Amino acid sequence: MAFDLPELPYGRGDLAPHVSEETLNFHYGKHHNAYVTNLNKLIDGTDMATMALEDIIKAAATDPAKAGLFNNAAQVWNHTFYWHSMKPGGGGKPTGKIADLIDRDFGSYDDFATQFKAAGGTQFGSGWAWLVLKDGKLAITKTPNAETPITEAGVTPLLTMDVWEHAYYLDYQNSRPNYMTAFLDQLVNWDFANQNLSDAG
Ligand code: MN3
Repeated sequence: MAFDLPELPYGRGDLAPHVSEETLNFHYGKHHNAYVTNLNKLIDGTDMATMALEDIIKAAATDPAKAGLFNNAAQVWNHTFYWHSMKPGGGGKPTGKIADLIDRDFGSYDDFATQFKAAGGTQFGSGWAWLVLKDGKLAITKTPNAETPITEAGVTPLLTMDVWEHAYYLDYQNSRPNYMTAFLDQLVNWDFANQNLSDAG
């Protein structure tokens, strides 16, 4: 049983002009697809071939000999989560339970936005900024390369923002800050965060 490249929850051109169709052709069509292809090659014929993606990631995370497998499996998961963290016509202030928790745990939406962009901006090189639920409270974290909060006990990811250069270079060149502003103001999918909160119980 091999993994398939998950379908995007919108068309490749639907996030434009904030994230262009050209970026999704590379980022989804080439990068994400390559992680799926590499993962399938690495698990083929092994006892991981029948495991769920999350279980592969957790098992590989603790085994230095499986670093390549971890990187590809985690990048498959992280990218699928990232595509759902955006939507056409998204962005701006949240509503619903996530809005209440942001005010409770960060003071205000503006304080949240400042801290979230700081996490993305200070992730040196490649990685991810995350909004997570940890011990019943919202928290902002960042991870390098393929690392993912799903390997941490008691942590539920709610949203993520890819800050690898391949996420923004075609649209924003070297300006990660302009990409992060567009992510929060034009793209972020608060419905997805509310759904993840609700699933966390
Ligand atoms: Mn990426």
